[in-house]
Amino acid sequence: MMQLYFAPGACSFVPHVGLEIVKATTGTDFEPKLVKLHKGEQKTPEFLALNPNGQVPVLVVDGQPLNQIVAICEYLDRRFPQAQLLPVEPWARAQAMSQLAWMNNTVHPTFTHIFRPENFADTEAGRADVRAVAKARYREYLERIQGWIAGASPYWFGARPSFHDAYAFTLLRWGGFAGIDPATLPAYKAYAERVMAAPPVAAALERERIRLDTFKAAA
Ligand SMILES: N[C@@H](CCC(=O)N[C@@H](CS)C(=O)NCC(=O)O)C(=O)O
Repeated sequence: MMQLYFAPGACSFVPHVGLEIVKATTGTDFEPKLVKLHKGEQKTPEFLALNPNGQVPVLVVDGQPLNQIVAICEYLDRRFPQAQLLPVEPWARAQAMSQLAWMNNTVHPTFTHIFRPENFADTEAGRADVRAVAKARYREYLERIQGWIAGASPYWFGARPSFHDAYAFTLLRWGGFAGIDPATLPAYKAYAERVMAAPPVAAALERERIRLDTFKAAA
């Protein structure tokens, strides 16, 4: 059985939702493996053997680890085409991978600058600066996603939820930690609420015990 190493609310939510969709559409189950990031479990020798970056997610298939969200999504889609996780038509697929890569390599690291400014500056003033610059940029990125999902009916790719919906939800939820109220992005918020109601997404939310309530929690 495949195993997914994940942490509640982390970016591992993206393959977590993908695996719930695979389960719902093909019956192939997976074993969720909780990693407590706040306890440093991602830095143990056992975990570093699975991912030398010390990060979730890791998908283990037949005892072999696969790292990086984009690669995990690509693998799940190719292995389970019946789940219809990514578009098949080459141009639509390339655009989908472009959007996924951008969320992963641009929006996501921008949030890391807000959440962990100590990784990027040594002084308090420097950290405040890093945080402020990254926060402004992060908001612009969320607005770009809001523009993309304007036509989502009801999900990013149409009738079925997929990785992109899970990533978009995660990024909006993280925005709350950055002091960005989802209510200030009303179309995005309404879309995220639709995504949360989709049964495979709801199953992953329940396992992770998360909701779109980080803004209130941080206030
Ligand atoms: N590019 C990586 C990003 C993974 C990542 O940033 N994971 C974060 C959680 S969202 C993590 O595990 N952080 C723990 C740490 O760095 O100590 C991927 O796509 O898998």
